[in-house]
Amino acid sequence: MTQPTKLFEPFKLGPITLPNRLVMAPLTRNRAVAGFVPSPLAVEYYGQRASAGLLITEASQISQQGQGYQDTPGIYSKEQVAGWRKVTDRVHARGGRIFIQIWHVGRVSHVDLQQNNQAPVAPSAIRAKGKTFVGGTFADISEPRALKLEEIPGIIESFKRATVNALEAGFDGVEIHGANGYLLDQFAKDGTNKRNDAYGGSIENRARLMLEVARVVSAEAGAERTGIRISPVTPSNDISDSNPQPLFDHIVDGLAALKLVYMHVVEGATGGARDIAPFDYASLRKRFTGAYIANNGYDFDLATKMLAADAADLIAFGKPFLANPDLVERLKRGAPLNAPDKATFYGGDAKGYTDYPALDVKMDAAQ
Ligand code: 8OZ
Repeated sequence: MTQPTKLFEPFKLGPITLPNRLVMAPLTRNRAVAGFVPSPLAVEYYGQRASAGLLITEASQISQQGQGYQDTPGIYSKEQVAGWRKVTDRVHARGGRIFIQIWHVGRVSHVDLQQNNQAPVAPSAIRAKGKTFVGGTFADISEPRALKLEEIPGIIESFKRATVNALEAGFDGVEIHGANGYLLDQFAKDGTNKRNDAYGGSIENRARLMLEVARVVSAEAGAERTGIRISPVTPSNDISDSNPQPLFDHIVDGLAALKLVYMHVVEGATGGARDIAPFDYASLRKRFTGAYIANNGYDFDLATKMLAADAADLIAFGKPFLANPDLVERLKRGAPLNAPDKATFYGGDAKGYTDYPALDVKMDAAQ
């Protein structure tokens, strides 16, 4: 070990004990096979990373309507559940623990991915400036339509069914994707939500869908197996809010009342600057009784500092886990890390997916 750190201490997350404080962040890889079923390679990929304290899967859509990119896996069909079961079996056989991230993209989609080429759905009919990847190429995100009030129970029901499916697939828990400018974040933030019904206007109304989903999912899985990811100030997918601090203080008060087992907080711009906008993350931590998973641009030193300051319980690593199946062991030893290859992040085959080398543990142990 290079310096004293809490990173390798165990942590009790609800009913499960994590052997260390490293979480593999959800990472979109666009390699699902026919029917948006996780590929056999995903079994190997997640299995290789089972030494993480906790694995969180790539975002997985709860319905066809909830899909926004080519070849992302779903968690709404029998075939998808069977595919995920192979993943959870492998991770458990390797001694690991795994949550699935459940996802509705809302407006961040394309008509080609939607049933009968319909418009994607959103709180309000405001198109996101940006591209999505569909049909092998980047295309402008489509113009969405506003969800009718009477459609909202159906969205909540899809999150509930996805949770039932996740449990059947053998996951240890569920992470609700409330971040990065997707449906729940679109409802919460006033740049995208211009509704004037019970789901728009005030902070309470805009937070309502995220909190209702959290309530229904946690009723199904148990609060001790339900986490949520939020990103208060990220500009991802053209999202914005005029006053995120009171909004997220309110959201976290609601999550605390539901006793969710963790909140997973993207600090700053997802995959970018941590200091893009002022925000008091400690205010969220103070309000919440469950675990705080910190994410965004962490390395060993910053993770060690955050844990020492008790500003977080767990640290999520994205790209370092993508490129280093044995990240835990490498950080323990202060060993060099493989560099992630951007060209193979999204789509493709085993290259850049299951072929990142691990250290030769046996050889080193014999020395
Ligand atoms: C990268 C590419 C596509 C989707 C997110 C699910 O940002 C994603 C995502 C990331 O949360």
